[in-house]
Amino acid sequence: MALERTLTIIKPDAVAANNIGNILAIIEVAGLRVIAAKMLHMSDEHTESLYEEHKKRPFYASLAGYMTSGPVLIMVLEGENAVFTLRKIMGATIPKDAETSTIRNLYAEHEQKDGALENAIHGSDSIANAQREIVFFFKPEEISSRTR
Ligand code: IDP
Ligand code: MG
Repeated sequence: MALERTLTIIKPDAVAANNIGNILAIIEVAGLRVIAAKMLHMSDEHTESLYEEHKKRPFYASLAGYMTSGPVLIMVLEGENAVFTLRKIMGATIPKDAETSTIRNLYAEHEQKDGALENAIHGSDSIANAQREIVFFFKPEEISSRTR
């Protein structure tokens, strides 16, 4: 097991539904520790950088509209196998396919509107992407390693 860092974003739908606390409870119970946090309203530039791999996908415009529709809570999490652990507790990308007790199963709408797939949470999908996303959103001095 390896101590890792990953990036998570509580997306606009989950912030709007007042599910920040419910989602953080699942994250903390899984043993992940918050070591940085900021709330912001993402811009088109933030979205492009986060989702550069999806820029050419047909759903990109609706994804950008979703991610910039309201404020988000962005956090760096630290823990054993943090990247995989977070992906596991998030559940599948499509909320109705997400396993019971996962964040997307519990806190995302299963009946989706046209366009964006609103699914409550983002989590980095690899150690390399986690590193890239953390550096994009946080300065080193905004990250507080746990001392106890
Ligand atoms: P992930 O968030 O589980 O890593 P990705 O495939 O990286 O899933 O997609 C990024 C985000 O783009 C998803 O979380 C979702 O909000 C949105 N998305 C993915 N696929 C679709 C789609 O087919 N239609 C609309 N939105 C999508
Ligand atoms: Mg992804």
